[in-house]
Amino acid sequence: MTQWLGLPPLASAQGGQSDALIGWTHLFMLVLFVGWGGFFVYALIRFRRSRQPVADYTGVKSHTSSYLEVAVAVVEAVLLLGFSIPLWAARVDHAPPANEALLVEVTGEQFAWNVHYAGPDGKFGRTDISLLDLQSNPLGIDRNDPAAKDDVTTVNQLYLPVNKPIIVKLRSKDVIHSFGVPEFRVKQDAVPGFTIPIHFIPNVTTAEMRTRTGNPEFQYEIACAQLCGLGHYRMRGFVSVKTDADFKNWLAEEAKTLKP
Ligand SMILES: [Cu+2]
Repeated sequence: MTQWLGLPPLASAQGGQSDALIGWTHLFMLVLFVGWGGFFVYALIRFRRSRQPVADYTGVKSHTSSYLEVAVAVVEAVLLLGFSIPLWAARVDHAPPANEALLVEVTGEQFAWNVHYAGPDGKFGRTDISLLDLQSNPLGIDRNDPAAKDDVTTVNQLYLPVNKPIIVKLRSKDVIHSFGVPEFRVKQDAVPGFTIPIHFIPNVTTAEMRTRTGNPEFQYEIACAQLCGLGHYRMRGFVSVKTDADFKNWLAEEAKTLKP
């Protein structure tokens, strides 16, 4: 059903649930649209002036329309309580165990995405606001901390391994940004003062998506989905989904290029 809605190709394990919900909502809304539209046309014809020259004081006596209204409200309540809220709760709460997941910190700023990996040792190094330098150290990483020595950072490039649970800890340095990757069906605001975790499992590599879409230049794009200032339009990052081996190689190579 969702291919008719023009959604971007799906590339995450959990996104199918969101698509199913979007599909059901559209289906119910289509039924409502046709139903109310049909009723409107019926009322125009049934109560036309030539047939109803004088207004009827009591009006409709049957209760059919009340029953219909109740039925519509019940369907909407089922959509909300039975589908939307449980799905939302699952997306927000059931985070994968940290030892099975890859943890990445993504910090939005006007107008870029800073990505921070713990590096091969799996430990995030200390950060300090006094070390922060927009050009050379946008996250204020303290390279004297042993855990920080192999920490890898990138700007606007998020590399992820395929089929592995990912936990992104989202932050913002200045205003509200929003981390949106349509193919993963992921969108979350980055709010200054908060660290907000989101989780998803990308399940299609960039290379595979290029073959599937027939577009050799296909890239997963991180769109900032909140109007965050004058440069909002250029606040875009890219996600490269790699095989697990390629990802590990990339991380090791990046860690090697760091100055000791
Ligand atoms: Cu932004």
